[in-house]
Amino acid sequence: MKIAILGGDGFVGWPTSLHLSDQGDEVHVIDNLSRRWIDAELGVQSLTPMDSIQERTRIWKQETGRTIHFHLIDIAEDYEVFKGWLDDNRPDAIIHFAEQRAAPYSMKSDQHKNYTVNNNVNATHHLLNAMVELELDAHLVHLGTMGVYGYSSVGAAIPEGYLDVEVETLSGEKAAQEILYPANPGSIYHMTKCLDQLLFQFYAKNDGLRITDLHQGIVWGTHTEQTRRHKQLINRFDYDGDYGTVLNRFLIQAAIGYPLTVHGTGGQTRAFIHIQDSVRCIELALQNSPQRGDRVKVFNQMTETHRVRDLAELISRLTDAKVAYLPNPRKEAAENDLVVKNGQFLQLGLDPIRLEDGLLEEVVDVAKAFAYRVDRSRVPAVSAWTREIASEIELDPEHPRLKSVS
Ligand code: NAD
Ligand code: USQ
Repeated sequence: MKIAILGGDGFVGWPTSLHLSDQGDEVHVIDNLSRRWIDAELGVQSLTPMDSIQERTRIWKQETGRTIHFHLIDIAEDYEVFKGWLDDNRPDAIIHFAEQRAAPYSMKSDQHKNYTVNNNVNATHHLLNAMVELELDAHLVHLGTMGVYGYSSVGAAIPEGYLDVEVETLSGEKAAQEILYPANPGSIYHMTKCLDQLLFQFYAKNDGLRITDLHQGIVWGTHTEQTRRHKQLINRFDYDGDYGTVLNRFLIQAAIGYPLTVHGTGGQTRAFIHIQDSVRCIELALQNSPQRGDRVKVFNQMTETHRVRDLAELISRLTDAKVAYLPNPRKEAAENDLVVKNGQFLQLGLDPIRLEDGLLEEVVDVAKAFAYRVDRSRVPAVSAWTREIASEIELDPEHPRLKSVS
């Protein structure tokens, strides 16, 4: 298959590109390298030393003889260039990772909110619009998020995208309906993923586009089978307060002797998936395309749920790290329960990697190996969800200021 991987230089996109290339697919990475520019803006770098995309693809070719093509295109800004590329290359499938994906970064300032909405919504809409205009019948696989469902307790399992409801008709009878699960975003970033969902619904209904939306949980880990093959194929690993996700952050904090930064009571329960399973799920989704005219296919791409403070305690037991309970910079429920249906991927053969499989220790080893690259001043999460939260954090005498934990 000829596959375009939009955002193929990123944390999930790079191992996916390697995995599919390894299987013999013709892989084209399209990326504007904005993630690398954001590192420069924030003054941070990946924990792991990451080569340029050109160097990465050169090493891959040297190791395997396979070519991964790279195209520097901003799909949100350069619509005509992107459309021209799609027209010239007409891929069989398109995997769409190319969005600004950090909730704290999206909440940093009004400029960051604008950037995230403009970038993400335009990226997705440009893609859909161009596919229709070019009559390109490619299977579009989008990386969405579990966060579209929201993180408050609902007392029921989260279905895979759609909810069966009963409505009372005008004649007073009950009628069954299936609706998209109500969107309940917790950040500007998550909101853009909710907007994406509506764009997908429209284009599948109106133009018959074949779309799969993967509602992914928090990805943890670093290595996949292919990134291990050469040290210069290593994946990126974010640990900073904006881009580092909770489990990977706790692992690096443990490795550098920094107290684990639990927000609030740590009562938030979240969905998780290992990076190796993430690339496997994408492969399974590609093999199971909807037909033209089908509704958008939604999978919950997660394998287990954990409460944040339980994760901190687990890592603390493994590594003797201290746990710091900090004022929460986010506006989120203090506690939530989360039960998620993920039967579709399990039925297709996914055999999940779990935290208890010993991989946590392995990631601690990665974190220890590169601990010398960590800038401790970039560890605190300082992006507050509202002005009120920002000033509460600054003024609260009971808590250390976020910046002063060390
Ligand atoms: P990432 O930031 O590492 O990668 C995204 C890539 O897209 C980057 O290389 C970036 O340069 C590129 N990009 C962004 N805007 C672009 C544009 N306008 N044109 C071209 N390229 C552009 O993010 P990631 O962690 O690899 O996540 C990939 C996708 O998966 C995202 O859409 C994210 O929302 C989703 N997701 C990630 C996680 C996670 O835990 N990392 C969890 C759930 C969902
Ligand atoms: N948290 C801490 N301490 C930290 C960092 C985070 O307690 O040092 C808490 C947060 O308050 C939150 C939870 O951990 O309750 C998760 O935060 P996160 O940064 O790991 O995850 P999130 O902001 O939700 O975003 C990440 C990815 C995003 C993806 C999402 C999947 O950055 O791209 O969409 O996970 S999900 O969470 O399922 O919506």
